[in-house]
Amino acid sequence: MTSKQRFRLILAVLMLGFVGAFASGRAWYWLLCLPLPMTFAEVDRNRDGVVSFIEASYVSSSGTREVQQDGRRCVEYYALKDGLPLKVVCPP
Ligand SMILES: [Ca+2]
Repeated sequence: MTSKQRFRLILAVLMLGFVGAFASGRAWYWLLCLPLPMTFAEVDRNRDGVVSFIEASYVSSSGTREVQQDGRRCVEYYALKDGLPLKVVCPP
């Protein structure tokens, strides 16, 4: 295999990965939600197995507030758009 063929193969694999990442919704999850303590399944709000841009944007536009849960001080992540809770993270 020549270096030119190797370059084309690598480029094709990268492009396939790029398209696959957007098709599966992984790209929106990685780009917008990775800093948050949310799993892919938690960001996939309609549970169709794909994180859309709208879902990732909804979750990534979030704020935090302190809440009490079982006598512990926890952090609740909530959507800035409507104030609905997204996830509660408590210390172990
Ligand atoms: Ca979805």
